[in-house]
Parts: sequence; C-alpha cells; structure tokens
Amino acid sequence: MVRRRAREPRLPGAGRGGRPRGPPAGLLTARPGRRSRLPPRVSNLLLLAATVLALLTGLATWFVTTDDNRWVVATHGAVGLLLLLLVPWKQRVVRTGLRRRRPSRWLSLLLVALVVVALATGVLHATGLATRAGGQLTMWWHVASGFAVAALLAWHALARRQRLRRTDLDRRLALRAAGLAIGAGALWLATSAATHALALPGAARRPTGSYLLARPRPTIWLLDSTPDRADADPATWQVRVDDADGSRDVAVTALADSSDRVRRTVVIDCTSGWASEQPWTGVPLAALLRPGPDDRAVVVRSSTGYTRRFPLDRLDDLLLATDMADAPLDVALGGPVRLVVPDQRGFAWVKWVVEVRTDPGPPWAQSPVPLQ
Ligand code: HEM
Ligand SMILES: Nc1nc2c(c(=O)[nH]1)N[C@H]1C(S)=C(S)[C@@H](COP(=O)(O)O)O[C@H]1N2
Ligand SMILES: [Mo]
Repeated sequence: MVRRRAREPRLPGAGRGGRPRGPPAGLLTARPGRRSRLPPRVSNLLLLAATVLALLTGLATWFVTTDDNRWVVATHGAVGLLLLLLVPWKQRVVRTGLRRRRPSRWLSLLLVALVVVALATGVLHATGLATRAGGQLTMWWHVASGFAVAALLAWHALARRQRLRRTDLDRRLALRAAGLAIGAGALWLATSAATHALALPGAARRPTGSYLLARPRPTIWLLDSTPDRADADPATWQVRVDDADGSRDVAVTALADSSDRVRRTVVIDCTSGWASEQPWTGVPLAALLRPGPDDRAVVVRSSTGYTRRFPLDRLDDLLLATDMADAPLDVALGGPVRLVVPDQRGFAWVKWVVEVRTDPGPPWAQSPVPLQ
C-alpha cells in the first residue's frame, strides 16, 4: 500500500488533515476522459469497513433462529458479496504495495487468500454447490476462515494504518458507497434467484442458512471433548440439582422413570451450517427446580465444564433429555443426558449435563458465545 502521507511536505496553514484547503483531491487528480478514481486510502478504508461489517453480521447470524430474523442472514450474505465488488479497487493498491517487498507482505497475501476462502466457502454453502470439504462442513471452514481474517485484519490495519482526510468525505464517496450497497444487494438477489431457479440444494436452507440433516451431527464447540464412552454410563450418571430446597443428586435412571417426562419435537441448529428436527424426551427443568425469591437465572453445566445460563422464565421450555427419536442418547450426542433449548442455536444445548442450579445473577452474565 502506498504511504503517501509520510512523504508529503507539511504546508503552512495545513490543518491536521495535512492538506491545504482548496479543491478536493479528485478534481486535481482526475484524468480527463476517465472516471475519477477514489484515492487508495479511501478504497482501503472502504474495504476494511466492509470486511468488519461482514464479520459482525456473520456473528449476528448466530443469534438468528426464526423466520422473522432471516434478513440478518441475508444482510450478511450481501455484505459478504460486497467484498467481491471491492476487489478490482484493491488490485492497484496491492500491486503497488508488493513492489515495496516488505517482509510482512506474505502475511498480507495470506490475508487476501483467507478472504478469498471466506468468500468462496460462503457462496458454496449458500448455493449448496459444495456443503462439505475436507471432513468438515463448508460452513465450518467459512467461520474458521472468517475468524482468521479478523485476526490478520487487525494486524494489517494497524501495521498499514491510514488516516482519511477531511476532503475524502465528499459527495463522490457517498455516491460510491450508495452504489456499492445497491450492487451488493443486487448480487445477493441474483445468487438467491439463481439458487432457486436452478433448484440447487441451497434453495432448501433454513432461515439461519443451515441444511436439515436426518440426524444431528456430533459437534464440539471449540476445544471441548467428548467424554469416554465408559464414563458416560446411564446406569450411574447423576445430575446435581441445587435450588431453594438445597442440593441433591438426581440419577439419570430416575429421570428416565419420571412421571414428568414429555416428548417434544424441536430443531437443533448448529452454527456450523447443519440442523436437525428430532423428537426429544426428558424432564422440563420446571419439574426439577424450585427457584428462591432472589434467583434470576438457571445455570446448566456439563461434565466437561461447558456451562450456559438461561432466564428463569425458560424453565418450562428447557428439557433435560435422555432420549432422542425414542432411543437413549448416544454419548456423541450428549448422552446420558443433555439440554434441549428451543429457539437457541446448538451451542446452548449443553451436552453431558452434571449440574443444574438456580442462581441470583442475571441470565445475561455470560459470554454471548461459549469460550470453551
Ligand atoms: C471476511 C469475512 C467474511 C466474508 C467475506 C463472508 C462472506 C460470505 C458470503 C459471500 C456468503 C454467501 C452469501 C450468498 O451467496 O448468499 C456468506 C454466507 C454466510 N456467512 Fe459469511 N463471510 C464472512 C465471515 C463470516 C463469519 C465470521 C460468520 C459467522 C460467525 C459467517 C456466517 C455466514 C453464514 C451463516 C452464511 C450463510 C448465509 C446463507 O446461507 O444465506 N460469515 N458469507
Ligand atoms: N458440553 C458440551 N456441550 C455442547 C457442545 C460442546 O462442545 N460441549 N457443543 C455444542 C454445539 S456447538 C452444538 S451444535 C451441539 C451439538 O450437538 P450434537 O453433538 O448432539 O449434534 O451441542 C452443544 N453442546
Ligand atoms: Mo454448534
């Protein structure tokens, strides 16, 4: 990238922007007969803004569960495709930058490669042209490359910091930004229309963008691990229950025999791009717990330490399930006992539950996504 600022002489009377008042840059530098280009620092910052927006809207899709919020997923798709429109602008900057042969140019090129992977996996997933690759779902690679982009981008933007000049924020930039937003929306509509017209698998995505599978896919959030099969024995597994009545152990065998058992059909929808609708059988937390007057949350903890909190008004909906599709839960799917959480993405569905307790802390006092 060009660092022109550093080489510019400081002119008397120049403000913090480093440029004397006068006609905007575009008027001076535009070549006749050619559409004037945005200064490289402006293209760079637009690209940075679009990438950050792609990351933020991508994360926002993790909180979508219903059709009402489908627009969040669509917005992310459009913002992602916006990056495609910005590639031609960046080419010139990249070419100039590479000529400088900085040792860190390899990291910058890796960043470009990761953005390309994120773009490609996004489109392959959304259209359904390739929903798996290398033993993982395409969406898993999408999220992984997205986070790698975030890390490298933070470095890249700091290392190649550039400041906008006041004269950059002109009408031309506003028109360009509006044009890009319209272009991105049109590109998203075109991809979506083509997916349906060609009856690609992507046409059958859920509002979250996930594909329905006949069975859940055993999934670990980040660094957690599945307990040994031998340790996950329904005959001996206990759940510690702690509430206004004190603390006691409830055996999975007791849950399996309980007269409070219900069977409910609920979709589990994982952020790695799959979902599955299953009948789950178990005991609602409302039948197990009695909150005290000061309690505001219920805390559910796994034998692995993986923990999520929920508001007390969800006690009727939250199920401690021992069975899926009328068979005992396999250990890979959270057996002997897991949480079923209607209207929350898969990461809230704590597997291998060993503790449920009421708690005076607020339900939101946790990281929005698990860190384990
Ligand atoms: C540099 C970062 C990213 C880029 C460039 C990007 C780009 C894209 C693109 C181009 C699509 C396909 C849009 C379409 O054809 O309809 C897409 C889909 C998707 N992306 Fe990203 N993305 C990024 C980061 C993320 C992150 C961090 C997440 C999640 C945390 C995420 C979640 C999703 C989801 C769920 C879809 C599927 C949407 C659907 O099925 O309609 N993305 N992304
Ligand atoms: N203890 C524990 N529970 C967990 C996870 C985990 O890693 N550890 N992964 C979560 C995620 S991300 C999903 S999508 C579901 C997956 O459930 P499954 O393996 O039965 O498909 O479990 C959730 N519960
Ligand atoms: Mo998940």
